[in-house]
Amino acid sequence: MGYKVVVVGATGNVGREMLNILDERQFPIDAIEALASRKSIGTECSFGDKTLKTKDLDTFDFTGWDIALFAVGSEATKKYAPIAAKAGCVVIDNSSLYRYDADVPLVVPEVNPEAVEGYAKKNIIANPNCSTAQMVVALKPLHDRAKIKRVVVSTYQSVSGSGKEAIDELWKQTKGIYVPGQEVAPEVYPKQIAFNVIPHIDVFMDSGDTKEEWKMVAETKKIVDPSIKVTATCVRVPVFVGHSESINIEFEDFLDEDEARDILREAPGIMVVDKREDGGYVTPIECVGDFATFISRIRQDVTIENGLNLWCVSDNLRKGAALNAVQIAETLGKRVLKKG
Ligand code: 11C
Repeated sequence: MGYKVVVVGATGNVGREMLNILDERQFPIDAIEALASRKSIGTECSFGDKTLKTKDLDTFDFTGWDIALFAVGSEATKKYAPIAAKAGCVVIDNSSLYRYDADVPLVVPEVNPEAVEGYAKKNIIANPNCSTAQMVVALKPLHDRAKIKRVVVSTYQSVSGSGKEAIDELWKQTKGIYVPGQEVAPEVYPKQIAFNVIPHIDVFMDSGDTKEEWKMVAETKKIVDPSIKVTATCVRVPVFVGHSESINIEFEDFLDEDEARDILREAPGIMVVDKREDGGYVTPIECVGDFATFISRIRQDVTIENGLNLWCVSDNLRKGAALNAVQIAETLGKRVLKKG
């Protein structure tokens, strides 16, 4: 026997990836529905060799369904996630709405799989922000060995993190630069993204950090260890898919770069590609469609006592969103629901 699964927001970038990944990983499914907002009802979505027609989220009855993977914004999540949860369907939510709620586990299965067991207070499990997910997969095994004191991270985030309109904006602006008279003004982003970088993701907070930067701090503490200090600078770059991060880590104990490389090679969800030669590292374009988080450029930071630098790249629509959500469903299945 398998699960009855609903994908909410099935026509978006992340919803479509959720359907692909459920199929690729052969998640045990007895029944599946793709839901969307009223304007997208009837849109066709691929699920393996089948085609699903989206149904209306507004009128859907979640009673009798086991798991709902939500990939809609916080507004729609606020309205519909409690309805699904109350009907007995466990919600795995990709929005930021519940991430910082003490009664909702925030889970990256390679890091804190046991946390899924706390799902029952609200019948909701939260999926982290994409830039946090890939970083904590890399931090956790190193933290277990040498205890991380502080992390300084700078991100290079692709436009797919902002949705379909942002992908279109980068594409049209890039083409427009070569055709006089067809320049495309910024709409999704406050400044031109083609051939540029923008040090601003999500809204500004009173501290001067952006919300994206704050999320990396708060989520790392909740998922890995509240004692870890994190400071982040999040930057949008003209890349379609794949977030990259330059991560500087200060440890309590000394950790040699070779040992760090060996630890990461053995760690779940990680592929180390780290040759000190031309091309001996991973770039975002190479990680698209992959499940792994790729680590390169592992090296000692000799400016502090116990320091290490590394480069971390992953498909933000997969490990950063849809894959992690499906992995949470798998973990919930194995540890709690036990069907399939
Ligand atoms: C970005 N990380 O790249 C964001 C997208 O809190 O789930 C995901 C935002 C979130 O723009």
